[in-house]
Amino acid sequence: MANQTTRRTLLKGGLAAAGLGMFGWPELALPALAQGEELVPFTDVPDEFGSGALGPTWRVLDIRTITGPLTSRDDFYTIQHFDKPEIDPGAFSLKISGLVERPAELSLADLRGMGSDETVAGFECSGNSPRMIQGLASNGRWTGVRLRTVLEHVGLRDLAREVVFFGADHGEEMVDFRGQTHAVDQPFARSMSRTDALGPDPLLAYALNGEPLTRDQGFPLRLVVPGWYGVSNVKWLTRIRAQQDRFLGKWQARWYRTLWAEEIDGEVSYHETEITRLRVKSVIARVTRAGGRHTVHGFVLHDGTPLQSVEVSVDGGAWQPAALDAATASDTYSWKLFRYDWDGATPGEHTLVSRATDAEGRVQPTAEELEYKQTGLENHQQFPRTVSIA
Ligand SMILES: Nc1nc2c(c(=O)[nH]1)N[C@H]1C(S)=C(S)[C@@H](COP(=O)(O)O)O[C@H]1N2
Ligand SMILES: [Mo]
Repeated sequence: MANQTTRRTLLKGGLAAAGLGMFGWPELALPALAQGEELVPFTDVPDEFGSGALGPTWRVLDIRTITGPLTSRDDFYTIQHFDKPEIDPGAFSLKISGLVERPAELSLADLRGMGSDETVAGFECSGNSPRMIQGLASNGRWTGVRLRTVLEHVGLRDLAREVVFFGADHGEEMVDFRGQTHAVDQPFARSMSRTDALGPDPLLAYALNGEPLTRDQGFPLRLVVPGWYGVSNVKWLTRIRAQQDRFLGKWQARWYRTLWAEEIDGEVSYHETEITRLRVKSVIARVTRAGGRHTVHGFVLHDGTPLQSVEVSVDGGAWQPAALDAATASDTYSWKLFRYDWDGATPGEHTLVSRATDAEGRVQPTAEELEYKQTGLENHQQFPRTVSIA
């Protein structure tokens, strides 16, 4: 572990020294991993990677450093739309209002007293993509109180159909309405249906990997919805409201949505959906060489539906089964690590790609198959990588 940290620090130092900033990707600074094991460099890192498309307060995970199930809290990717509020934990309260029998203001101590459940959950930003080398993804062990416990404590009234979650962060939004624009100050907010909110999994989390959340991760409290895209996991959570109407806020209904095209009887029609459950996706994260043996490592993100297979294809050849890592296989919502023993790798350039299939028969699509999707979010296409074998 200490070695790993040192190597990572070296890697970061190397990035800074090379003048590439925090999202650079120099092939020179490849970290060695275990005794006698080395990384095989990828040759397909796009030029625009690290161009500053991400602001200075966002963090991308260098997926080549994934060597175990959990992402450390200092490496965990981080994204938000506004600033990162600094919340005094002593003064903090979670206000629960709207269509509830017993409105409440709960302190951190109250919440901790209501439960300390744990769930390992991995998620990605729905904007994650090949351009980001898929680094807007991480996996953590979250501790907190089940949302259901808290909602039962306040008692959802029968009329309540939707539960809305508000962060302490906010900003101005321009809302268009029939040619007129209204400027409104809005907190970051997301919603879930009553049924989803009362499900067994959502967690009001106060710890990541056994330590308090950092400010980046939403200290002191965030919602974690296992199996859903990152956007669902409202950070700096300070308010919950139960209501009868659908919630149409920007981050639920407008900014985060996908426009799909589908062909029915020769006619193309379009439909828009919200960003909710993760679409099954595998990513090749690194290739290592030890002695003459090459191994392909990667992860799978999914909505908790059991996986049927993860496969790897080399240079367009037949799909070969990869093995799931036992340390992640048993946690429903964890990302699943996989490895593929690549026998007979020959010197030169090679293309590797993986695909995951779940037990419902949903197959990770190729980029071509995803072309009918008109918008960029939920990009779960297969992710080909090229490596050069010396
Ligand atoms: N309060 C608040 N929560 C938020 C956001 C935000 O802007 N404000 N961004 C969301 C998005 S888009 C993502 S992908 C995840 C990122 O969580 P992380 O920074 O812990 O990885 O937080 C979600 N929760
Ligand atoms: Mo996101």
